Amino acid sequence: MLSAKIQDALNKQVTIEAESSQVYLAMASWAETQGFEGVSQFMYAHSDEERMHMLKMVKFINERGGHAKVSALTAPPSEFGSFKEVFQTLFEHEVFVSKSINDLVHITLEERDYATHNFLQWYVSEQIEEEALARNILDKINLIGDDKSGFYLFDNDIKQLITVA
Ligand code: OFO
Repeated sequence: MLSAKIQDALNKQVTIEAESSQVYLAMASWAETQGFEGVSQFMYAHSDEERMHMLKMVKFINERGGHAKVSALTAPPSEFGSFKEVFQTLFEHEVFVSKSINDLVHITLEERDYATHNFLQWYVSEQIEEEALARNILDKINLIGDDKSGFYLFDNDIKQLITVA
């Protein structure tokens, strides 16, 4: 059984995962309008992944006798100045999500809720991967600089980084 405090904290994370999905969906749509097919496919897939993270948490809350709530979401930006800005935002967003997961893990220890603590370990590992991937992509973008043909190749290469986890 979940304590009210844990249920509340998990529900806040449900909102964050849903908002993450919206952020990446907005990036996918923007990239698509700019004609960058690879980046847009990558972002659509990433958006789906975040929805999956959200659903996994919704199901856990309900399975543990709580009630997962569906809340209003903050609208993400729909315009981006550059790819560098897109991937910088993605990286910063993932760092923010990692911090939020860490805070959540901390609350489970305070509340001695070891089942939820155990459940959250999946998210802890996932965040290590997502931050590493975002950092790796940013490094590549920084290497490309303003080189247009570099961007063309990058747009093609990024398709290989599409994973659904
Ligand atoms: Fe990319 O973050 Fe979900 O957990």
